[in-house]
Amino acid sequence: MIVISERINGLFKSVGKAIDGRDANAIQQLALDQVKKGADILDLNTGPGMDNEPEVMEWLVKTIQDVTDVQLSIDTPKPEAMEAGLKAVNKKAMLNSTTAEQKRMEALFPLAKEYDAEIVCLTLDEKGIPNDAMRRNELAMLMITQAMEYDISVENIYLDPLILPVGAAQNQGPAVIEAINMFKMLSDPTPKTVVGLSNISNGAKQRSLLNRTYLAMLMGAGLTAAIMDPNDLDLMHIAKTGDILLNKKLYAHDYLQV
Ligand code: THG
Repeated sequence: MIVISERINGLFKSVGKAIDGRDANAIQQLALDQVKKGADILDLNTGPGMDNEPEVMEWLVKTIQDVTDVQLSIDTPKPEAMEAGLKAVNKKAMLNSTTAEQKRMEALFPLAKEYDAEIVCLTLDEKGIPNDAMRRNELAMLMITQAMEYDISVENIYLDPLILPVGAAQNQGPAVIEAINMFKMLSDPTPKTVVGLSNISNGAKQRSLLNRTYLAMLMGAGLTAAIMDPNDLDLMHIAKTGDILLNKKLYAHDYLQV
């Protein structure tokens, strides 16, 4: 299970404050803490309503790269901020994200190719998020096909079926799991998959329990990576235990300690 930390996001008050004050030390401590807690990739999101997003994204990348060589995911809907982030990244980056909208694919696939970056493909088009697995699968197929036209290899693609809050769209819980199962048939090697796990519990009371239970279910369906909160130790333990039960990591009695 690839753990992508969701915590470097201007949406969180303390992070928004650190970004506004260009407090490099605070951002660096946060990044190091997430890595120590087991994050494999850090998702960088400047937060909503940032007017100088390209400059902020570049600053975030450079600030974090000064203290760790962990992989970075540039999370923005704005192609200019995406490019500023990609330019600043030293190693392989993750581009989060494109959708199946023609305009977005035309702007983002060339960037992924130019920087040899991984790219998250959200199953969403001009009509919004589909409400069944079949249509999500069609959009996934469309994005893989389009990416191939830009000579992007399927190894660089992460399909995201888009999790919606259980309190707002309860029937989408199983639809996302079914989509993860369907995506496996789209190519050989099978395309990788990713989700924004915490979306499931947005606005809910039992956030950790919902996140934990859903992660275990998604891992069972074959999920490759999750954007999630490494501060939730119980959740991190489920990610580790899932890897053991799926025979991806070697079992030892004290596997939680290593
Ligand atoms: N797919 C992909 N990328 C994504 C998402 C996705 N990026 C953004 C998001 N979804 C994943 N990241 C978060 C980050 C924070 C929260 C949820 C998902 C979150 N935040 C608190 C909340 O909304 O209650 C904010 C708390 C606060 O304001 O302090 O839950 O689906 N590819």
